[in-house]
Amino acid sequence: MEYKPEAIAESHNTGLVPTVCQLCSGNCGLHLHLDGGKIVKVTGIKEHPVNKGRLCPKALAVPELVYSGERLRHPLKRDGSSWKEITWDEALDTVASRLETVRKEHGPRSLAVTFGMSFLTQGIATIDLIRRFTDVYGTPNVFSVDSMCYRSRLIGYILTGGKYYVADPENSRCILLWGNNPEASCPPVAWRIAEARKRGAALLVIDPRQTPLAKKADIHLQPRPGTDGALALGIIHTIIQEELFDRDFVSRWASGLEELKTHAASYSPEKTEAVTGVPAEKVRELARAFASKKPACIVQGTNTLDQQPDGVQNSRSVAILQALTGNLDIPGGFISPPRLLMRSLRLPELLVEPPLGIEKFPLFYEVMGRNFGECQAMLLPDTILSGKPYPVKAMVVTASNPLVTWPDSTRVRQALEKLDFLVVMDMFMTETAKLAHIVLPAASFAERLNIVDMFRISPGLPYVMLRQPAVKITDCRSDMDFWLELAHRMGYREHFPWESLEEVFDYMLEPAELSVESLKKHPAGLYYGKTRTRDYEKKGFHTPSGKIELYSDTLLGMGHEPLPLHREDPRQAPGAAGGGNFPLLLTTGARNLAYLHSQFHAVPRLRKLAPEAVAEVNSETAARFGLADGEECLLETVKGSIKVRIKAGGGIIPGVVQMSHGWPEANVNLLTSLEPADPVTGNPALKVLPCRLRKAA
Ligand SMILES: Nc1nc2c(c(=O)[nH]1)N[C@H]1C(S)=C(S)[C@@H](COP(=O)(O)OP(=O)(O)OC[C@H]3O[C@@H](n4cnc5c(=O)[nH]c(N)nc54)[C@H](O)[C@@H]3O)O[C@H]1N2
Ligand SMILES: Nc1nc2c(c(=O)[nH]1)N[C@H]1C(S)=C(S)[C@@H](COP(=O)(O)OP(=O)(O)OC[C@H]3O[C@@H](n4cnc5c(=O)[nH]c(N)nc54)[C@H](O)[C@@H]3O)O[C@H]1N2
Ligand code: SF4
Ligand SMILES: [Mo]
Repeated sequence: MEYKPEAIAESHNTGLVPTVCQLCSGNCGLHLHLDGGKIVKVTGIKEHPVNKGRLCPKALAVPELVYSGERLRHPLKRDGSSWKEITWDEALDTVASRLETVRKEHGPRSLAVTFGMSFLTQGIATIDLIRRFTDVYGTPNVFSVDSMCYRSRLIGYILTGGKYYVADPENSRCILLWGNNPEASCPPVAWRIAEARKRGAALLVIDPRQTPLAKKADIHLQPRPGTDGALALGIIHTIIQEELFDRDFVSRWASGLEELKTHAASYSPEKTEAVTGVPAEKVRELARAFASKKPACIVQGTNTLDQQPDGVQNSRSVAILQALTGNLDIPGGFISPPRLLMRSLRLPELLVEPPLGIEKFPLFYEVMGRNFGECQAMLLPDTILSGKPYPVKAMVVTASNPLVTWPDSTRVRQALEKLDFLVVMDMFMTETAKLAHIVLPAASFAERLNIVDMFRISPGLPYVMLRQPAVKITDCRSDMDFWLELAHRMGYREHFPWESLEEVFDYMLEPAELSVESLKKHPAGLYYGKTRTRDYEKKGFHTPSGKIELYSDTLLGMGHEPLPLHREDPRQAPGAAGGGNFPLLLTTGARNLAYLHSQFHAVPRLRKLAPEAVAEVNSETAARFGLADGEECLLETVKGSIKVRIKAGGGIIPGVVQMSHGWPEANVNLLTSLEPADPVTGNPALKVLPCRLRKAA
């Protein structure tokens, strides 16, 4: 759609600046309204295909966020127990010389670089530029939140269907929300579901909590957290036993049906009920409903099924269900939008040493020829603390707050405190930044140029748009500016010949026959391609067999289960409930619409929407522990204890506690563990932890 806004801000003083929101993974198109050089208002771009003019409350808070009095405005250097303001020149020279020293004294691998979810929403260009820097420096030790976010899903889908798929609820007749509450975590998906519902689509939900969407659903199953693997097998069992699968599609395009049949035969809904707590009849009902309407899609939580000991296998089950019902690679089922053909900035050939942990979790690093170029972050804190297998002495944290968002905050703190040199680039003095030697003030998304490709997260569109800078705040810089300038100061100009970010973007965009200038002519963005479906008819699936691999020889060959399996942890078995030291199950991290992880808690407009951290429990469970709604209690696991207010009622199943992460004053990650839980990828088990509740003294 051609878009001609009447009043694009000519001088960036007054008028509208089009940009892409970065306050969650939704990628909504925004107009920042400028008056006298200040952002005074935010509206949604009507012509933008992701949000079609709509917004969520976070975007309305952009002015408060950008002009917050709490913003870091200058680089800071630790001076004993206080901070000294320094210039960018001094900051860059200090970082360059300290990183050079670390490299000389301990080797290049002793530098770790980590980035957060905000970096992922900033897009490929930023991540690629950092990775080019680490390639030239010589460290393979790059980490991101993907270690605990959706990497296991990615790998599960690729192992099964050869590609990364996204659900297409917009065109679906049956939507299964599995551990996902998009009204909080991705409103653009919720808007699409609402529209599909109006057209008569069925809605099925699998969630231990009764979310508002679950309340309105046709079927709602409430499994015990962490038992999704068993539930999936019960559903697969029913679909196969009752011959509800798409026989033509499966016989032509899938391998391993016989093995799956035999395997699933022993997972009757009755057996499933014993593990998950979901009545057998409801398992059958959901299986029949899902298999009977086409197209159908499973919109799985972005990390819910990943943050379990069965991380990869859970997503294999999801992909298998799409395949069994003939819903893979069709509109309204799973689709695979193309990504923008951008030139990669990576120079991996310069790396001579293997990344940390590759021998433990090889598939986390590379699967079927796809190299992710990142290490499993759960291994980093112990490596820093033990110095084994080699010392990691310096770290740059950029757009992340690992002290609050990574599991086991106590251990993460110990590790960060042990570093010789820690640099944190952020917009605010976060808990992590407080531990740094150098803190760098980052520009917010409203202050910088970037390219955003929207293929990646559901709704998954082959659409690209510039994130345009609207304002400048004192000394704040874009992250890419920092890394480009640091590369120059370290003498890497040969590999970083660019003088400006525009030049970097133009270099990357060349294969797509685009440039910053040409993208400016499409201020609301443009489609760069079409999502093709039924691609397999021409080329087969991108797996070793060319078919969908219900049975995975790749997994078997690497010593893993070739078929999805649920591994019961004895501490979490139903028999354990009511007894033992930790009789309840804790699931963490259900999203709150007002916040993004540890962000925005200090924005008054947003804080009003969710004023404090709460532990959600069923009224019966609260009563069992002598606790009333609104009362303060101690929530405890083997790792520690935090004080938090109880929110009783609201339809969560008995025996379960849900608490969101990101609250420094009630940090649930003091209770979680870095221990890699999934045998394939090492993702942690943040959705399933034995816990208990006590009255606060
Ligand atoms: N507002 C906001 N939006 C965000 C984020 C944010 O912090 N705030 N974070 C972004 C990021 S990085 C991510 S990864 C995504 C996360 O997105 P999702 O992982 O999809 O998170 P939610 O949408 O909150 O859905 C999680 C649901 O799973 C349920 N659940 C908990 N444990 C289990 C379980 O064991 N099994 C099942 N079946 N369900 C369970 C919870 O009750 C909750 O309703 O959100 C993104 N969007
Ligand atoms: N217990 C538990 N823990 C979890 C999860 C869970 O479900 N349960 N979910 C996990 C998941 S899925 C994820 S993705 C992670 C997220 O983990 P993080 O990405 O570490 O989370 P944030 O709190 O959003 O931290 C981002 C930081 O970047 C800063 N920032 C924002 N924009 C920019 C920018 O453009 N440049 C720079 N330099 N800084 C910027 C923000 O101020 C903020 O401090 O949390 C994980 N932690
Ligand atoms: S849904 Fe996400 S991307 Fe859209 S306006 Fe809200 S925070 Fe921004
Ligand atoms: Mo995430």
